[in-house]
Amino acid sequence: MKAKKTLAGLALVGAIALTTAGCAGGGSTAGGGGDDKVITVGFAQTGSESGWRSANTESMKTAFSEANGFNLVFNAADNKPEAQIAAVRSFINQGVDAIVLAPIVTDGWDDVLKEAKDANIPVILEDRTVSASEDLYASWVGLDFEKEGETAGKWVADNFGKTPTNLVVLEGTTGSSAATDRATGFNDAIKGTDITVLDSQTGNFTRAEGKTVMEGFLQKYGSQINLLFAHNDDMGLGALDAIKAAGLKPGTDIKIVTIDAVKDGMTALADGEFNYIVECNPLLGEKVAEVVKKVVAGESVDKQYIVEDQAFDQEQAKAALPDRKY
Ligand code: GYE
Repeated sequence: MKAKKTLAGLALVGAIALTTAGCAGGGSTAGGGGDDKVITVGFAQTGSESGWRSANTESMKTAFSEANGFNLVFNAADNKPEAQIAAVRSFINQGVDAIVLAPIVTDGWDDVLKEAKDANIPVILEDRTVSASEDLYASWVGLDFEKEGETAGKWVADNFGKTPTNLVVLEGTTGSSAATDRATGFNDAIKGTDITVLDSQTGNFTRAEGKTVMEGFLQKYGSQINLLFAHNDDMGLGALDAIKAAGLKPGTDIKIVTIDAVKDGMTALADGEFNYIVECNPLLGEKVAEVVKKVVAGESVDKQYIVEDQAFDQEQAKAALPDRKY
């Protein structure tokens, strides 16, 4: 699914709605399906692969608190699609009121989403998307990954597109909408420039794999590499170690562009080791909780809510870092 529209000021909207909901939720389980019934939510998280993911999990746990009227059943699937499908199936068997799913990969959801629908349990997607039919879930709260990739690609094209430049790419988890859409946006933006993609491999959004794959790139191409695009900060941070170990200077000998803008990434950018970061906002919890409350109450919601992202160069990172919340 591709993002179709943007909702600005989302954090504020979500914050207001949550405060109101928090007041109404007294934690009582009194019958009648009124506002004060505790809502049991099963949340199937991808795993804990990155700083973005940690911030997202924390945001979700804060929003789905008891004080806000929720009973949260949390599962992190260690980035194993089969384990995540099993977690959703177990939420269905437990008879939760709603399921929130951050799908690791796009494909393979049709059967279990149909099972949830047959059991009358609404599913709300957060973060990534699925290829299953839209009528199998109530809503999606997420980011425009293709636009993130395009923003990164435009910066690369503007700064390096007119001289022969060799690029390597660390891709996110294969089959995830975050990786697929970022690649599409980026590749479209660098089309027709003087940039050559020497290599592109997955580092699964983790620091450890980012480092290993970058070591391989360096062994193979050495100082031919001018530029690295990493689909997230963590892989870029792992690559820093590999680049330094090879005797090269990150940010200077090899320019680095990443996505996420978590604190460690922003610190590397402010320190001159990264060159540009496109933000991906992980603080989706309040909006997701607001949507879940509405869906469970039978109120109508939009099919998708897209959170806006910005981008940072080194100077902008220095200015933004002191107030960065994650
Ligand atoms: O960029 C990465 C995480 O799906 C947007 O997943 C998310 C991505 C994020 O592991 O750091």
